[in-house]
Amino acid sequence: MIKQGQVIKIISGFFDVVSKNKIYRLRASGTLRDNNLIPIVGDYVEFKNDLLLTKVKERKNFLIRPKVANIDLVAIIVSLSEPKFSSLLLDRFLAIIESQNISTLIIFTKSDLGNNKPYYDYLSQNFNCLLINNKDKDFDWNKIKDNFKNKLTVFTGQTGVGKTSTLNNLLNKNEKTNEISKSLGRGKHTTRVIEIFFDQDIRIIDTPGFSSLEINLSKLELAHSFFDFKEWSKKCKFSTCIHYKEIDCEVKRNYQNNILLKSRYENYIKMLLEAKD
Ligand SMILES: Nc1nc2c(ncn2[C@@H]2O[C@H](COP(=O)(O)OP(=O)(O)O)[C@@H](O)[C@H]2O)c(=O)[nH]1
Ligand SMILES: [Mg+2]
Ligand SMILES: [Zn+2]
Repeated sequence: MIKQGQVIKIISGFFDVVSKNKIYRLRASGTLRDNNLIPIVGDYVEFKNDLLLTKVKERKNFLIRPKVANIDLVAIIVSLSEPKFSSLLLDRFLAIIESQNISTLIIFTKSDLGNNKPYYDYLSQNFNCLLINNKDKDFDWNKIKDNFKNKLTVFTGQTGVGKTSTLNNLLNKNEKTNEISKSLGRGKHTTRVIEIFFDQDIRIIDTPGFSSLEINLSKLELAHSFFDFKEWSKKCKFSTCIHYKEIDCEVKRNYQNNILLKSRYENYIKMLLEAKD
């Protein structure tokens, strides 16, 4: 009998597939392997005899690092303190994800430790934002959970910002977290295998943290990946405006008039100077 499911984990050549709340450990068929159609985490697949994975369905989208498919939402986790909040790092994450047309949610963690201004800054710019405290036993997780229902969400962000802690709180799990090493000011990487964790209708992929991100976009692609510039750029004099040295630029006007977050424009220019022509 043919069944359908989603790949939640890959370990030493086996594919764990969830189908109707049951997990099956499968092998890829010879045909799939011969044609280099090896499934990745997030793939919707068909399998037979509870044993053999026979078909990978068309992907809605996929990311290369981490290698995952069919993502509905990328949650960028940033901490307000420990590690220190960096708007440049956040704007890099946003550009990379929005350039692939995937919805984003920014989760600001450690509201108990830091100055919460960055959260209100991004909220004022109409980003989807959450402010959370993983240490607060009385925190209302039920309200937060609505953001993740019936979605495959990828957690990304620097090591030590609280990705695993947030996942544990959302899914009632007990995955190992990173204790911050005070001397280095950053945690060790403990998350290794890419895996979908789930509880009822919430599916989340935790990813290893990484601390730098290269932008592989052209200057125009970068300009287009700043979603908040999109409406404004219609009022720029040139349709190819990259909001830098051009005259009569609405984005720059909004920057000068404090409608656009100062740091966001300045980070954009930093990335623009790194991007290809
Ligand atoms: N004070 C405080 N500490 C937090 C919060 N969230 C996570 N942590 C701590 O930050 C450290 C790193 O958390 P972890 O979830 O492993 O981060 P990850 O590397 O992004 O997965 C751990 O010591 C957590 O207990 C928070 O909201 N407030
Ligand atoms: Mg972690
Ligand atoms: Zn412009």
